[in-house]
Amino acid sequence: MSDRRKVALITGITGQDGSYLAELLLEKGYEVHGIKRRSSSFNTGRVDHLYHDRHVPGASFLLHHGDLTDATNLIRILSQVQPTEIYNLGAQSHVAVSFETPEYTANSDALGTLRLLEAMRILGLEKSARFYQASTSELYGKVQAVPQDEMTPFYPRSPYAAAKLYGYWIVVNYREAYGLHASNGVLFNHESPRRGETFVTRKITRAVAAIHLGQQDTLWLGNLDARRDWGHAKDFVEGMWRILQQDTPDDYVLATGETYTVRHFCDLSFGEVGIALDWRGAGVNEIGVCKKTGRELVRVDPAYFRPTEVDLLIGNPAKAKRVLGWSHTIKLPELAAEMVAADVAALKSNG
Ligand code: NDP
Ligand code: GDR
Repeated sequence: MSDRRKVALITGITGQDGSYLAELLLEKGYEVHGIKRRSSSFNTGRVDHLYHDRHVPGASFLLHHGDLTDATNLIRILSQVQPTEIYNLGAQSHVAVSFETPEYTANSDALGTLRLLEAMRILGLEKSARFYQASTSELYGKVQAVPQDEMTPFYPRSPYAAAKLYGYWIVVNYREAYGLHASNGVLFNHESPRRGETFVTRKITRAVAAIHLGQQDTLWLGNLDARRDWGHAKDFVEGMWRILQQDTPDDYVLATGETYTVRHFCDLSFGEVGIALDWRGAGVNEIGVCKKTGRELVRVDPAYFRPTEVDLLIGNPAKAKRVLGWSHTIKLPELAAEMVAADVAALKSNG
């Protein structure tokens, strides 16, 4: 890169990945800027530990109010920050919610990506800044082939995935049309103790903690048969950074290469607090029962089923391994253990 400054701009910095990526880039000596949305309540809990008063000399972590639906504001922030790397992690990222807010999801996830790319062109940042797009395994949707890799055809199954499909292709198009250093990371599911509370893994680990501490009786879930390739967010943000360090922009799958059902993640998580589950019944009548006490701990609520589901995701990260030297380091049992322990500790500290 001609510009040797290390200045990163992260959209979605208040989210799970944004917080881990900010930590990683600060460790690497970057000046890190993030875009946060205005909220009526505090929404910076995941990054508060990184924040220092901006009046302190040398402050290297700075937040700007903004929104992916507001082009003028994005242009102003890019103009002020003059980033050398832009990580577009901001999104309405919940698949089920995208069926309820499809237009907003398209505006932020699809058009938001376009707005950032156009801002780069308007400001003449094509040569000085690199662009990372948070693409997703949801693009594969209805299963066409497994394991899924960079050549597997896309078949989105939700308004979220359809919006991200536009994001993916507009990044490819701007790379080819204008020579932008713009890359897609097609990331399979990744989780952590900072995972949003309504995604299935965190919903499970929080419930396990609450049941263990006698604060909840039942965990209600949707499709227990869905299979996901789950990794740890810490590993995946390392992959994002590596993608932008390549001389040539390209698209990469980041995945663990292993897939498990939602039911299996329940087994792992309950196992962490000494509860072994016995699964009885089928479909909407399936129940996860504590083997020792007979208590019915997990039940199915069809309200959590999606109008169209992604049944099976399993990624092939061979290209990322070969080109980026990236592979995951944290396995699913370790991830579940960390999440359950964090949720038990959080509930205990809240009294
Ligand atoms: P989160 O839901 O935890 O974070 C999303 C972030 O985007 C939050 O900071 C949120 O702000 C922000 N945001 C939402 N809407 C807007 C908007 N209109 N303008 C600006 N910011 C907005 O997601 P993750 O950290 O898990 O994921 C990061 C990205 O990676 C997302 O784009 C997601 O779609 C994608 N992805 C995630 C995967 C995963 O398994 N985690 C896998 C593949 C892709 P606020 O805090 O105010 O809500
Ligand atoms: P996903 O994650 O849709 O894969 O998107 P989520 O954890 O929401 O669902 C995973 C699977 O679990 C099934 N499921 C439930 N899901 C939720 N949220 N709540 C439940 O009660 C429940 N019961 C069963 C779902 O049907 C699904 O099959 C995540 C997001 O981070 C996206 O932004 C990202 O692009 C993809 O991962 C890769």
